[in-house]
Amino acid sequence: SSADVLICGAGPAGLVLGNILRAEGIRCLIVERQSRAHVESRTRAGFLAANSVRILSENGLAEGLHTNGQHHDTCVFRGDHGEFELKYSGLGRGEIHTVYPQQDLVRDLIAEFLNRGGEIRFATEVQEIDPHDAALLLADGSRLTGRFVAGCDGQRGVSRQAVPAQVYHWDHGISWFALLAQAPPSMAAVMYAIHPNGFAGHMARTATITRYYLQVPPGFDPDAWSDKEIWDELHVRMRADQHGELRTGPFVERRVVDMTSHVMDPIQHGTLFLAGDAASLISPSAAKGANLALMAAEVLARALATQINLGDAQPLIRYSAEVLPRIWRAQEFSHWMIDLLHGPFGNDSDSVFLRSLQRARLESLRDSRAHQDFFAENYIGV
Ligand code: RFL
Repeated sequence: SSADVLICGAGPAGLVLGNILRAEGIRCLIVERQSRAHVESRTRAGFLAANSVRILSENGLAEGLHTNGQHHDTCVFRGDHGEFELKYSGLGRGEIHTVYPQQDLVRDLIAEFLNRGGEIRFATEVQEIDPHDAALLLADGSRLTGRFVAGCDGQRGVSRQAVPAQVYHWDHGISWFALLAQAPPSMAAVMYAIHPNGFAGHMARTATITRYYLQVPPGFDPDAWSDKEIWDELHVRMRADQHGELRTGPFVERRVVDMTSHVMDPIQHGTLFLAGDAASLISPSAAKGANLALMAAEVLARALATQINLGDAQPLIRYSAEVLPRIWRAQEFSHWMIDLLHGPFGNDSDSVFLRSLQRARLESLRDSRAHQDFFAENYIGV
């Protein structure tokens, strides 16, 4: 191949990386296992942090986001003590989220990458990566070589396997039933409900689609409950009798997401560099996955451009050291959120003790401006 950088995977990480490299005049080729239609309709994330919006804006990738994204700055915590609201535009660094569905962002990024002269091979699976020769071995037996490889193939990709690194893995032993309802949002805010039956969450997506989450036991069958049973449970956990009915509709997506995290260290080997979910998987409790993917893509793009265009290898050598502390900061906050939102169920002394700590933490968040500033800084920061 005639590419300097071979990118494995056309998710947010690979596409932002490719777009920045193209703007630097660097030849790159993206190889993506799925079809274009598939990746452009894959619903996942929606909450973009201020740093992500900055990365997209500074690199000419934010037109769709600025036209159709929704500003979002409030979350509500609901529990047996009633509810309280945190308007984070007035807390911490005063930053907000922009809600823009991930599949729309991916669609914009693909169009712009092609517009910048990039090449994407869809429906082409990478089977193995050779980190010494910067080579991709494809499922059809052919081999592509470049100068560098970016492993942006997500949590189930092959590039992680080519990096001899420590993998630090954490399983919270909790799962979320992730639902997309064809229904308008029930309120403007993100809502986190803490209930003896388990956590429930509400996140606005668009005027017609709303995301809901229900804590479920690991291994839960996403087809076990009817739509009505799901809405009934959401009403119970969100205490609709006290705070108002939810706006219902059919569920157009049901999936169970395990609250697990992993971090690799280092995230580079030879000519291969990992970014996004390939480098670290973060539990979705604080909506950080796509934001970390963009953060690493920007750092990697600058480092590759400095090497290729200026002959300076230092930023590439330091890539893991630059990115990993930011990944760990996000992991720490995500972990903190999980403890905030999920108490143990039992009535034994240990469970009651931990639930009492959880309640005290929520009360502190309700009452302490310092605690609220901490929350806001970390909730939106990467
Ligand atoms: P992606 O998006 O998974 O893209 C990887 C791409 O690589 C392709 N691929 C291969 N291609 C060629 N050969 C192979 N062998 C390949 N193996 C894989 C795949 O087809 C795919 O196209 O990874 P990337 O770019 O690192 O981006 C990561 C984000 O997608 C992910 O972190 C977020 O979606 C996580 N996430 C959220 N993040 C947020 O920041 N805010 C949110 O609100 C948020 N909500 C979510 C989420 C993830 C969820 N799920 C499904 C786990 C909600 C959910 C339900």
